[in-house]
Amino acid sequence: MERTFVMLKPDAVQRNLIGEIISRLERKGLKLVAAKMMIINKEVAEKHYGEHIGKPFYDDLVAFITSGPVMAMVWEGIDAVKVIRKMMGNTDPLEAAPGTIRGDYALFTGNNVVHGSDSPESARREISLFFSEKELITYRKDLDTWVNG
Ligand code: D4T
Repeated sequence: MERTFVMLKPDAVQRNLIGEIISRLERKGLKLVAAKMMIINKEVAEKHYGEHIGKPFYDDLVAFITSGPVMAMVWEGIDAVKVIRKMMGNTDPLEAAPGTIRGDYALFTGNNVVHGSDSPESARREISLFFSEKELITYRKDLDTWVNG
């Protein structure tokens, strides 16, 4: 089973969208294996967004992600990385299809509500940046057979 890292960004927390987004992921059949509210410091933000250093939006990106509480989570399921990227929609909310999280709840790229790992490798790196091994809960749900075949 694949795991991926999801972060509800400061705009999602401020706009009371935590429950809505978690509900969507739960209803899809994904399993929540770790979650915590946190305020990210600059050092962690710079590690998380390291691939964007030097880009014109980088300073705004770090300022935004450290501007208030975020909800960091790990979700598990078949092809969890790809499934959640699809459910999030395009990075630019204008290009994100209606029915996706960004398509439904965001208006511009700077504040696009949610982050999800873009590959299994990124997922492993991001999960270990935000969570210790002990914080990742392995458990069974009776629904698993219905959801995962
Ligand atoms: P994240 O990483 O937040 O899940 O977004 P994506 O994976 O969908 O997109 P990304 O890595 O290309 O961008 C990271 C982050 O930077 C912001 N951003 C991006 C921005 O403010 N202006 C831009 O032009 C781009 C490309 C939004 C997401």
